Amino acid sequence: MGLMLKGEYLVDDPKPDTDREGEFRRASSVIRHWITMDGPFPWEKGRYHLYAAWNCPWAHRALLARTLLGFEDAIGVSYAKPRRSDQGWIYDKRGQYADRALRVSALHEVYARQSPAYTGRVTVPVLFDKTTQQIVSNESADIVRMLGTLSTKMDLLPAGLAPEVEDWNRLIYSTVNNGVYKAGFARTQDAYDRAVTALFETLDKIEDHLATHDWLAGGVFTEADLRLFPTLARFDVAYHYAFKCNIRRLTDYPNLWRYARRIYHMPGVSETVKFDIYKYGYFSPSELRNPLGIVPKGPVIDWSLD
Ligand SMILES: N[C@@H](CCC(=O)N[C@@H](CS)C(=O)NCC(=O)O)C(=O)O
Repeated sequence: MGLMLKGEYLVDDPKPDTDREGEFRRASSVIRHWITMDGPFPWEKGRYHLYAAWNCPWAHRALLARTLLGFEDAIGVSYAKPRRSDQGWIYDKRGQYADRALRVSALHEVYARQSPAYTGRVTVPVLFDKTTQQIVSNESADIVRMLGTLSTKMDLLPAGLAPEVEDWNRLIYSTVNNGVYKAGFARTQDAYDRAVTALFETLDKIEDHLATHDWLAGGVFTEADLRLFPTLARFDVAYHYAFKCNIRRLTDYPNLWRYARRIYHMPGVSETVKFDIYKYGYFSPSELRNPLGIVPKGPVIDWSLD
């Protein structure tokens, strides 16, 4: 599920997503153009469209950047249905999961427009150029950085902080953002043990850091905080149980939990968070993890606390 070979969507994806040690390997994004002021993808209000899914944490990065950097009126969004089908990410004809930009019924149709010979995974987020009918980027890290360069509202990468932000980004990507997937998709006990140990080592380290700092880098909200938040928002409702990331909960870490709520209460952020959809998506039927697709009722978590 989710792979295109020379423009053809493969319902049976032949590519294993784990290596020989049973560790999950995320494929690299392959479409990595850039919006600039002077083209080939010039900045224009209303020209670009974001393909997202509420439950995807990588799409969540792009949604956060769109909101916090002030692009809600300039960049439209289509939200895929939270449970993928054998066609991958799909859309309804109308309603909240309709694609009003291109009216496609599956995301692979957007990739096919980009290039009839596209080979690679069909993932969200996608930043699409309606004028050239090309995908600008399917890499969330680039989309966040790119929108940052175009925004006058907030600076997610203040001068002088880039090395510190990059250090956090690297650690958090491999042990936390992707770390929860390494735990949840591990095919061996060793691979799972390694992933969970590294994940909680990093969370413990961040908990210590937040005892004396408000934010990860330089005393201001940066890209590193933006990139950590989607994993924290999904942690207790999804990863703790569905991916067996259960040494501690987010709510067991006083500093991290306070920090996560501080981000949640930033203007516009709570509108990008959908706890019920996270549960529905992460507890999709899966032969390996949840054969019957039953969604748990709990946990009950109060994010409204300041
Ligand atoms: N490197 C990508 C990863 C995106 C990604 O893996 N998205 C997942 C959803 S959370 C997806 O669409 N997976 C579909 C697939 O791999 O078939 C990014 O950060 O933008």
